[in-house]
Amino acid sequence: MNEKTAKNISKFLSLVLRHSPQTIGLKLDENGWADVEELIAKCSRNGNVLNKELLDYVVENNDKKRFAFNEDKTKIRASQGHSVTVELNLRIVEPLDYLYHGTVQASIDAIKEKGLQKMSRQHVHLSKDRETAIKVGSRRGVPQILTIKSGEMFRDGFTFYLSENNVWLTDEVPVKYIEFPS
Ligand code: HQG
Repeated sequence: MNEKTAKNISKFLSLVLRHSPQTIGLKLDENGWADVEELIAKCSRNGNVLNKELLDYVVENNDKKRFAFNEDKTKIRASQGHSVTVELNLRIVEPLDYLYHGTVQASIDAIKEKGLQKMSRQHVHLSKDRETAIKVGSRRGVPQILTIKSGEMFRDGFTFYLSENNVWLTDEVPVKYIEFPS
């Protein structure tokens, strides 16, 4: 398949499976699952041609493994990144001493004041390596990489989750656990 087609499908799936299922009249269940047949029918009805084969390809080959099927492949959901409220039953995992977050200069003052907040999503997103954080920050401009003292946070009682596709998630990061770039 053409990579551009795959990317467009991934973007559209991110929209309807994370943020705005109502755009195509889709319903997600409380765990974020959409019925595959319904998704295909409603995407196609809205001019986004989708079929089982395209969906399989995108789930399998997506660069960040953003989407996952249930066991019998009748349902699909995003593995993280939602703004709609869903219960993903995320795995609670003890993090290593440091995790990373990519942001931009324009957000630094507010973060210095309030810490990292989930903003419109359900969690604050962190990564185990700086490279990923650089990519995340680069979506908005020149990346600024924050180092998060996740080991210390964990010992202080903060909960960390690891999504199906290995994104580290937490509810907030207070300022005292953040090392800012100099
Ligand atoms: C910033 C993509 C002001 C935060 C990525 C970020 C990621 C604050 C923005 C995933 C703040 C929120 C998530 C505060 C945080 N004041 N700004 N107190 N606290 N911010 O998109 O982490 O490709 O919701 O630094 O790769 O950028 O879509 O979060 O700049 O994994 O799968 O507010 O989205 O994944 O932005 O990105 P976002 P994010 P996908």
